Amino acid sequence: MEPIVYHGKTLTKPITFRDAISAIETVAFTASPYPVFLNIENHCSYEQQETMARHLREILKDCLLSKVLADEFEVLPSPEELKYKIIIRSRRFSKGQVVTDPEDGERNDEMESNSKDYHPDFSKLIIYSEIVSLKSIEHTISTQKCFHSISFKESKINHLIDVDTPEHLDLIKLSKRHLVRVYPGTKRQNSSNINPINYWSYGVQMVALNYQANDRPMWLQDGFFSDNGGCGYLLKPSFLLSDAVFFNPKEKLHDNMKYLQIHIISAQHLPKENDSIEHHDIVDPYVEVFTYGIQCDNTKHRTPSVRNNGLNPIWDYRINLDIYCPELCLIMFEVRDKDRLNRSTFLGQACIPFNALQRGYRHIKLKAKNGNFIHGTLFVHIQID
Ligand SMILES: [Ca+2]
Ligand SMILES: [Ca+2]
Repeated sequence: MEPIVYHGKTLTKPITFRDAISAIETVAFTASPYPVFLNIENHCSYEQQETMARHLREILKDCLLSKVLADEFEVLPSPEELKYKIIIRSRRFSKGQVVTDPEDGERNDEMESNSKDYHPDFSKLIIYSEIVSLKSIEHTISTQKCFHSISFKESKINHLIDVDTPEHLDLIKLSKRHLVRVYPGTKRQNSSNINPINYWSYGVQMVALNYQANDRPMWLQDGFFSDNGGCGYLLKPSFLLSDAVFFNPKEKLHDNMKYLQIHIISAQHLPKENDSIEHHDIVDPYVEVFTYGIQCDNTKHRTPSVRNNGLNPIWDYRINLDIYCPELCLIMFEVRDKDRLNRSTFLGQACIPFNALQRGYRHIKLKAKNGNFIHGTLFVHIQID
C-alpha cells in the first residue's frame, strides 16, 4: 500500500506520500535557495518506509540530502552550505529510546536500535536532523550530537517555560546546540495556532503553525521572517547564540533598551467591511497596536474610532513605548471597523520587526488576513531613541 499523508483526528483528507513530495518538489526553492526541511512523523510499516525512501530519491533527485557534507563535524552546516537541499527530519529509533553516542562504549537495552521498525533505506536519509527523545535537557546537551533534534509538544514546552526556577533557561542552552521544534497540541483541532514569539524568545528554530489559519500567529511569522529578505532563515541575536552573554526572556533587560514613539496619523483607502457594497455601514476604523516580544514587551494599545470614514480617517494618536528587547520585538498594526451592535470587523494588518522599523514619516502597506497586500495604507511617524 502506498504511504499516505494526513493529519490524524482532523477533517483533512489524506493524500499519497508520492503526491505530497511531488508538490513539494515543484515549489521548493521558489522563495529562496536555502534548505527545506521535511518533518516526517513516520507511522509507516517497514515496507512502506522503503517505498517512501524510493519516492524521496526518485522525485527529489539531487535536491535530496542523502549524504553528509563532511565525515567529521561538531556543528551543523550553515544554510549557505545546504542551498537547494531538502533535509529529512525524522526518527531513526523508537519513541522513548534515548540514543547516546555509540562510540562511548556503553550500552544498555534502552539504547538499542529497533532495526525491525526502521527500514535502513529510510533511516539513512535522516542525516542532519534526527529526532531523539528528551530525557532531560542536561542529558541531551551532554550526550547528544549536534544533528540530534528535539520536538516539544506545546503543553510540555509551556510547562518548561512556566516554571519559576531558572530551569526554563536550559531551553536556551538546548537551542544553542540543537534544532528544536514546537508543535501544536492535539486540542487544537480547530487549527488555531500557538504564539510563536514565546518560543522564538528561547531560540527555538521551528515553531509549527497551521498555515490555513490566517490568524495573528501567522501574521507574526510573516513579519518575523520578512527580515533577511524573506529567505526563511534569520540569524539569532547574539544572546541566543553565545554562552558569553546571559539572557533571560522573563527579565527586563536594559542594555539595548529603546524608546519608541508611534504617532498614528491617518489611513488611506481602507477597504469596506467584507469588501461588500451591499453592506450599508460606512466603516468606523480604529487601529490596534500590539507589541510582541519577551514577556515585558507584550503590550496592546488602541486609537479611538473615526466615524464613517474609510477613505481618509485621521487619528493623530501617539503611543509611547519602552522596548526592552528590540531584537525579539515585533510591532503589529491591526485596523478594525468598530460596530456598536456586533463585534468589530477586521480591515487590514501589518507586522514589522522592531529592527526593520524605519524612522520618520512612513506609509505602511496593509495586508489582508491571508498576507496579501490590500490597497489601504496607514500613515505614521516613527521615532526611536
Ligand atoms: Ca459606520
Ligand atoms: Ca462599523
